[in-house]
Amino acid sequence: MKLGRVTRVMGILNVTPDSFSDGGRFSTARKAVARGLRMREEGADIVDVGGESTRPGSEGVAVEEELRRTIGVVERLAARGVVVSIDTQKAAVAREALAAGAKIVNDVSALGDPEMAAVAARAGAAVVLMHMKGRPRTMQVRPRYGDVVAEVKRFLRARMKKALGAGISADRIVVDPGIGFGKTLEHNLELLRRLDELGALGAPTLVGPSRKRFLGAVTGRSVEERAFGTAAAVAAAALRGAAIVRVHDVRDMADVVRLIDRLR
Ligand code: HH2
Repeated sequence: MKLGRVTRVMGILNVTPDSFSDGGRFSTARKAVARGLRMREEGADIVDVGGESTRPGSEGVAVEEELRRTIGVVERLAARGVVVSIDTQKAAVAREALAAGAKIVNDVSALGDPEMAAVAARAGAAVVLMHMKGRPRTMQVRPRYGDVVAEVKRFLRARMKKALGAGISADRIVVDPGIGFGKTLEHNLELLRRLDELGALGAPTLVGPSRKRFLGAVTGRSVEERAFGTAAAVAAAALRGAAIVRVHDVRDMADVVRLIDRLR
């Protein structure tokens, strides 16, 4: 998949089961696969499968549980020809997901797990390196920056170097400013406003504004009511050269990027 000329849509597929019984798990996985296939029909170029929430304040899940939630779903979607990314910070989960057919590792910790870079390199996978300040449990406690864009760029440049050093090829690296990950409203707005400056890193950019809190802060809307705010953020990101947008509402956001691509 050639990145950069048009904005690609990554659909968010969270697999976080509400039941611990096998029956519940099976129906959760089946529903997730159906949703993933539907997302592709609605215009998703990539389906991002995640088994661990990274919302502000969230705790991690154990590796076994994350594997149970995600691998079957990855396998079935990949078998149907869907381009799958695995949203994980754990090298063990990435390894299994890549073996099951995933092509991209979406790592919000940007190679925080010491094994992650080697796992991705060995599989020839693409990686998304995202900036986060702190950890999900505490990252929204008074985050501070001098120049947020400069700091994010510095961090991403260092992680790109780490990826390259581990043997991940340059054309398989995507960078992400990490909207909402250790950032105030003003930081998020500044990163979107100056997104084009990340182009200096020489890697395609992914942006994930979908339904996030900063949209609620601006519009006063609840999570379910943030589609138009998301659309505006997606349009702003696409206009400033985002190669990929990570979204929940695939059908509508695919329309947004189609129009912006024509304008560009
Ligand atoms: N945001 C979330 C998760 N993964 N990955 C990338 N690359 N960029 C992001 O901005 C990003 C991400 C937010 O995660 P979560 O709170 O679990 O919610 P959801 O997955 O529904 O967006």
